[in-house]
Amino acid sequence: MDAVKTLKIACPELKISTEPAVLESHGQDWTRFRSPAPAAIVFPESAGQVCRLVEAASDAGIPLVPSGGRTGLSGGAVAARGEVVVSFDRMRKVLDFNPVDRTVTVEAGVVTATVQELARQNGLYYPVSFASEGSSQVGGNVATNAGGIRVLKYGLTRDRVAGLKVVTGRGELLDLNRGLVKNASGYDLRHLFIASEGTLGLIVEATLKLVDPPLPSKVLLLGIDSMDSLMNVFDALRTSLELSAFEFFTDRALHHVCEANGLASPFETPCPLYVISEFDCPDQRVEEMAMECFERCAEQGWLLDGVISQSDRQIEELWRYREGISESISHFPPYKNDLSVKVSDVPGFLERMDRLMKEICPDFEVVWYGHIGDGNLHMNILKPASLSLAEFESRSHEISEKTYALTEETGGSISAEHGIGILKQPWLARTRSQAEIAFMQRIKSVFDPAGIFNPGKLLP
Ligand code: 2HG
Ligand code: ZN
Repeated sequence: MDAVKTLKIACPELKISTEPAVLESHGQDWTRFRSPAPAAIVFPESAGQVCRLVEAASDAGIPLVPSGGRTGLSGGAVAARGEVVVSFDRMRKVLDFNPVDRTVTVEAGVVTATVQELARQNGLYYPVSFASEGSSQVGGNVATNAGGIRVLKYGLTRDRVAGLKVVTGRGELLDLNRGLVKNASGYDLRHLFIASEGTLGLIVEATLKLVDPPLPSKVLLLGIDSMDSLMNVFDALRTSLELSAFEFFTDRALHHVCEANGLASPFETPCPLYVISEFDCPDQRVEEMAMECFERCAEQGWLLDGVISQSDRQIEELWRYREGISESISHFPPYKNDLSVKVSDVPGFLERMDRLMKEICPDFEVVWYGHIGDGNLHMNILKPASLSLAEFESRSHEISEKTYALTEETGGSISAEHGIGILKQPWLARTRSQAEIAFMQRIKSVFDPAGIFNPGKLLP
């Protein structure tokens, strides 16, 4: 019997679509390089429906691909091999807001920005923030342990999860940690599901911790000549100020974001590197400290130019230089690398990467930007118009071999926040030992004995 019939019999009320346009839109994420080819898209409306559909899929061996806002960049939500996509678009209920616990409990399909807004309306703050927050969903954030621009101060999605409800490969519903602050009762299975990329089970509900609203802030945009100067500036700023973001981008990134958005360059002098940093600035005294710090950095010769925001509107305007980069280069399309090294290794790693790129792909434009305060570097290689997508992917794979070898040598990770998905899967062993991978596979078989969840993603 085919997958659609099996699921219809097991769960007659389940919404199932095989419309070509829906298969196309819901069979992929923001990743290029793979064509969607799902058998069907299902839209459960409750945890109970998810349990029933998983039980039937498990009995019949139907592969399932969980899908949230489809903003992923590693192909974790791509269904290219006849899988059934489980979309959480119809599970968008906010189930609870608890002012005493300062938590919000939502279904997996609730959009990140909705959680931020809910927190704001209640005088609190949800600090996970990134460019795709207007469409990414909570389930996907948890499944990939989404990061973004505020990790420096507030941590990753993992640090916000107080509880999770998940459906395992046997169709059981597990209620993990139940919103507790303290729970010393054995293995914390919640953390296994965070960053599991849909390979262990389906996340149907999450309880998220909120924090105090942020203090008024200011933003510095700085032009810098070298990585050593950038690291000195980072050290100086974080010693004097409470930073909530410290991001960088190169002149190439600035060129693309300006061109795509009709923005003027922020400074007259072109600079090789730019930093955007936000800091808490509750009063005049802190602003003066920031200015003093800025002047000290300039005297040391670490800064080529700089500006400090004068209003909330200007904060938004300055952030556009960083937040618009990814979209501004998306049409090439780029081959994405999301590298992570220890902050102390950043300058040495970047220098070696720069040399490597000049040696192995001088014909490609390489655009760097990212969350440098976390040691997270986004390296985007742009496809030249003269190459087909297939030719470009195969050249990019050769580059990845060398890039990831260097990342491994530096003790870094081939994915900081985008996940392994399908695109980075062949290189998992560059970042995890064989022993670790074997444990991961055994853990997967415990939760997903029939191997139906996101096959081919993350694990071999
Ligand atoms: C960002 O930090 C996102 O802007 C996207 O994580 C990164 O486009 C990228 O490579
Ligand atoms: Zn990022």
